Amino acid sequence: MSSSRENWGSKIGLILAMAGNAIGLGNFWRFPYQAASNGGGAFMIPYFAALIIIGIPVMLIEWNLGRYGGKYGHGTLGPMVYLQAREGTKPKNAAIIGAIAGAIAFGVTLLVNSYYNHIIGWTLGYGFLSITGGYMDTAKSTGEVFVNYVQNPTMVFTFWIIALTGLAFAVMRGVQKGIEAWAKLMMPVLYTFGILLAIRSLTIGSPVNPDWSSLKGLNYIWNPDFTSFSWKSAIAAAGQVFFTLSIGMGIICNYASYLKPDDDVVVSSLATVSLNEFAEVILGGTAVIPIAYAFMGPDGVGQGVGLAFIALPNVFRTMAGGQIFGSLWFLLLFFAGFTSAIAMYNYLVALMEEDLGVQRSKAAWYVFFGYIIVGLPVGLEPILTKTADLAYLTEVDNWVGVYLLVVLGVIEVIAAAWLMGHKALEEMNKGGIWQIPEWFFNIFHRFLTPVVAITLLFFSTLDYIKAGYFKAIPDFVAKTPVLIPWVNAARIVVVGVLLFGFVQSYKSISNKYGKELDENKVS
Ligand code: LEU
Repeated sequence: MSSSRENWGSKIGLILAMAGNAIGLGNFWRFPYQAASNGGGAFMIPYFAALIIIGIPVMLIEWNLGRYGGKYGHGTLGPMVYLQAREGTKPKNAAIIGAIAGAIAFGVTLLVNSYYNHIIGWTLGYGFLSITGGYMDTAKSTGEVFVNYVQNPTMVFTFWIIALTGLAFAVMRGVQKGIEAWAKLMMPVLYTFGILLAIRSLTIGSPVNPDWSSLKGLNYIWNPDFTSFSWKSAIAAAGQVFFTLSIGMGIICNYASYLKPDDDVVVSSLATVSLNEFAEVILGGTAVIPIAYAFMGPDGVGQGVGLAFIALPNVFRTMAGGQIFGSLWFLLLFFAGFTSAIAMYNYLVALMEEDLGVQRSKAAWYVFFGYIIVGLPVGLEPILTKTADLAYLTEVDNWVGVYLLVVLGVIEVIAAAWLMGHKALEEMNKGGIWQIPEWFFNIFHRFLTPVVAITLLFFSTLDYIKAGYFKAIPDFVAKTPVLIPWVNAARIVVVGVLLFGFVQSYKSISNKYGKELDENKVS
């Protein structure tokens, strides 16, 4: 067991850091457009179901997995999952299971962050444009402003590098002085901005069309419509639950690895989920959808990915005080994104510290250069192809940011609830202010959660086949040949990173537990 591991400085710091980890662009940007384009109220039913059946149980598993791994000095998923899986299967099998988990977590923290960092850069750039009135001139549509932005190398690269440098400095200072200190500063500001925007949104009335009041917009997402339920919206809802809670990525486990062995995990996991859901459903839902509805009606809210960067700037152009509210909006997105990106960044720094013995202050800069390399294609694609389709980003996101999260969630649940079994429940309850009852563990962790997650995986695989993601030339780029090499490049990068992650994680396990692996029994 390792005693040199850093710990969180205070309970409030830990909770804010975990909330910062979970609350991100997913809450304020992804959630509103997912909800709106999947039928509003119809989306919310599977969303809450997935939150209860998968979100909360997996969050508990991940906190527990992280604290358990941390006791042995691990902050990465390969060895963490190995330690639980070896309780129920031979070390050799456990090492393979651990290495698959480690590969996915490595893929997420490297590749999802490679585009996430770019989007944080855009939020900074757009914050700058809001303050300086850069998109207020109506001569160009906000769609054109966005296309010009992503095709402008000065804007894209300047703000991206600023965001990455900020992250490097934060992570370099360690858990307490870096991650925790930033979370304590940024999270209260984020909530304040979110509340201000939500109030403005609700009180805006119907400025454009008497039929489009912001309250009607609220009704749009809160009016459950059972008739438009579909598997597609259910899969989208479950995908959103994984993304927003930061589960299936390894980063909640990584933060939990800095807990002390007797720190509570049960109440803290539930607190993380509650803070995230407040930010997502109450603030994200209220700040964004009603205001977009009030200015653009039902068609406006269904605009998809463009909601944050195209639809809302249109609103800020017309509303009183638009420049101020625009600045608040993009800064809110920036803070949300920054505190999540730190978590992915720290995962890779922990990996270098623990597996390669590199000092944190150096590792932070190696990871910085790593992100520059893997992030380059994301930034270059629109500039070189003169499109704004973001095919490279989309392909990486489809696999690593959506599909594989569910796979990792399933592996973690099986390792804990089936392989480690009852001992995992005892572990989870150690130091707990509340205890998870046996029936909950048996019904959810051992049964409902894995069964529902595997079912979802099955249906999303069918969905991916239908959507043409498995084709040599996926449907979404078939009409734009210039993008095909970018999608192929994304596929090569994803496969390469996963293979590398697998070998790296396996080595990390065998370096520490080689004897057990050779004898193929736990000593
Ligand atoms: N949970 C984060 C969010 O909602 C995303 C994750 C990739 C860190 O944005």
